[in-house]
Amino acid sequence: MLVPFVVTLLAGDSPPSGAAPNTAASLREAAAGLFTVGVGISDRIPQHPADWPLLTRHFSAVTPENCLKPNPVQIAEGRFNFTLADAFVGFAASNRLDVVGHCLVWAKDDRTPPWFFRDGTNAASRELLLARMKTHIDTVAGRYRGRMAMWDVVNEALDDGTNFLRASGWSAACGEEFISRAFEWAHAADPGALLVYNDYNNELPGKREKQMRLLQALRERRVPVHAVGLQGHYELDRIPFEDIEEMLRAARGLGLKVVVSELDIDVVQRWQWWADGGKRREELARFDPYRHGCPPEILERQAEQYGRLFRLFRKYADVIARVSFWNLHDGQSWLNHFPWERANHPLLFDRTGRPKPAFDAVMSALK
Ligand code: 9MR
Repeated sequence: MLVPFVVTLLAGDSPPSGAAPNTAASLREAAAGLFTVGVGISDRIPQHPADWPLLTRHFSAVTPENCLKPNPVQIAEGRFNFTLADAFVGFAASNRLDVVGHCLVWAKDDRTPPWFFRDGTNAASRELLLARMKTHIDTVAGRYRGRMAMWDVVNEALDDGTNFLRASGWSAACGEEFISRAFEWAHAADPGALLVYNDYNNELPGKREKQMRLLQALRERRVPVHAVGLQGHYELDRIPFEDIEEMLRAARGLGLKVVVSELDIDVVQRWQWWADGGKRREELARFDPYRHGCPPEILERQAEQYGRLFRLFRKYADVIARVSFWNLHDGQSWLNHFPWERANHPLLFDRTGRPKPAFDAVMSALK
């Protein structure tokens, strides 16, 4: 029987101001000496004091969820907007949090402001596109020189199908070159930052081979790429543990670091959204099984799987530089909205900021 739980706060809500997270132990302290524990959070964290206690107790690195992306940073050519990003970086500095810049190039057309690819009525040439990319990287990475611990330099450039690179304005005009140039220019703009190539599903067979081929080629050409980012947007009961381990071993073999950059475990599995050409979407759009709370048996399964993941991360602590969750607590997760609206419970803290069974499982894996 499904016990209906009362959720006192709705998605997006935060614990009341000043409410201390109900736990004595701290994630970042438990992981000290292994890897940094971080989190991707709202760009507007400086205006959300209710989130500060939970954030600073458990995490030592922060990624702004959106404000450093090409859209919105340079929405029109030469029109840069750093209002949110400056405040975010300032907030992080005053709270002694490392900042992960995300991201300088997002190799997807719908995530790149369209002007990048245009030259009047024609497509921008390779030269023009690279020159624009250089200006963007010099300006953005240069502005925060010395203040970023890491940068996601290129995001999501690998193809999900049979091609090597994703089809985009970037790959069409420049082939692989835009990737190596992005790393070279990022390194020149901020020589102290650890530079990451970031992608999703890149531990899975097929995409993993492409990932390794790309990294190998970059290393051979002495391109300054320092780490591979596994986004880690996993789904309950479908975590590819063996593939993750394979990827960790392969990265170690190449002398590269790994960052788990956007970790969560979706409990209202989203894979069905794409299955069978998306036939079930109409029905799924109304599927919201845990809107009154997540059943204890699901929370337990999630805890076991989080525990297993962190035991694996611990085993490869020499390779892993950072593990970051994507969003602070369940109420703030992007998975409440993507790919359809549903109450999700993918993180270690519930909607009131209280630790879930998954938190305890991660803590004991780290011990
Ligand atoms: O969580 C982010 C969401 O608020 C944005 O609307 C979306 C588009 O910019 O990006 C989300 O974050 C993504 C990240 O930048 C890259 N990896 C996948 C993340 C979840 O979609």
